[in-house]
Amino acid sequence: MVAWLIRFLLGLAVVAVIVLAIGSRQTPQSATPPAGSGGSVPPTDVPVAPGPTREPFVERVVSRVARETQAPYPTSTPLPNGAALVSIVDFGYLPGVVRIHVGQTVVWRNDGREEHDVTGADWHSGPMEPTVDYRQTFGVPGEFRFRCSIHPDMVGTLIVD
Ligand SMILES: [Cu+2]
Repeated sequence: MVAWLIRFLLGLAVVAVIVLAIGSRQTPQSATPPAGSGGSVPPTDVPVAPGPTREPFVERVVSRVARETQAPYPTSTPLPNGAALVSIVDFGYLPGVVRIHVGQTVVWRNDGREEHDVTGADWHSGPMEPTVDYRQTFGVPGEFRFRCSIHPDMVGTLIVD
């Protein structure tokens, strides 16, 4: 009877030792995470993401005109370097007086809807349909008049110096 009690107490002691050993192992493990996370414990240091109310109110304005209105005419072709442009409209030359330097080129462009031309004293562009260009380079200084042979009221002056 006493021997059975001793065995029981020894077994209980062994079980207790095992339980304490396991508990002592788990105790440091369970104590480590609070120590590791102790640095970030103060919640006041955590930066707070700016709320949507802090952003300035920006209203996007989309121009309806820019979306719905297309360019009335195709973009003009670039002029040769240093050239002067004379726009031919219905029914005149813009500008009416063109000032260039010797050696400079003048480009006449029919921006009208009618056929026109550019006629000088000894040069002629020929019939120019709308959007057609005609270019002429002038190497002699002087004042020259040009006109449209189709429409006698269309006149212009070219001053070369
Ligand atoms: Cu004309």
